[in-house]
Amino acid sequence: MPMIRAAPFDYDFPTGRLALIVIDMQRDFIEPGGFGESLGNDVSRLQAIVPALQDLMAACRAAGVPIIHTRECHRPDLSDCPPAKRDRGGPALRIGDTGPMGRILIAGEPGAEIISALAPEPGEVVIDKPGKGAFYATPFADTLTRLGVTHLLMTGVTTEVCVQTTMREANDRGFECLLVEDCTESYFPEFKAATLEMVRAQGGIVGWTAMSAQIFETLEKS
Ligand code: TIU
Repeated sequence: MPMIRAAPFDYDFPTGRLALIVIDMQRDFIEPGGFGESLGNDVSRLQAIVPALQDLMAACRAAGVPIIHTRECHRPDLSDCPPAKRDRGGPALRIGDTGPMGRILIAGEPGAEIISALAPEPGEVVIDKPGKGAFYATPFADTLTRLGVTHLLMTGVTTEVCVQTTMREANDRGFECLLVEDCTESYFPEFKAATLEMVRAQGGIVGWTAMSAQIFETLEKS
């Protein structure tokens, strides 16, 4: 069985059962003027992971590992956006309001698109999700079943919000999850560090962590 050197111990995965999950690498989180900035965040931090994620996506494509992308976004009529989410914190621009990249976090608007550097290729699944976790109110679970996937490489933004929520949801559903350290980022470096620690603590209570270099090593051999 192929193996990735990881923490807290090696990560074995059956050939053909691995997928790369790329969470919410959208303009709304990564570029100025979108949802992330409307919440008061410095969005420039998140750009740093793009080159490593590009390389990891290319390595997965070359190795035949499927890539599933997610986008956090809502219907134009906001029927899937609870007022609790829209109103919390009283942001200057709320979900559905018009900003420089169109309506904030609305499906089909420029801000909701995945950044061009990480654009999905034809045939790759893109899951639109109204929540932080990718399983809630989406076909994500059915997609994983259809692809025969049991092992997930977790990447994207932000580490402690949508990535960690999805990883915890997946862990409870029996998936074996590895969080790729240099392919996930947070607006808060201390939250990213804490997430990596809490995931792999207690004998991998939520899963594994590894750098992308460890994954390249394994994919090139398999
Ligand atoms: N605010 C924040 O850190 N994240 C989100 O709202 N969504 C995602 O993480 N995608």
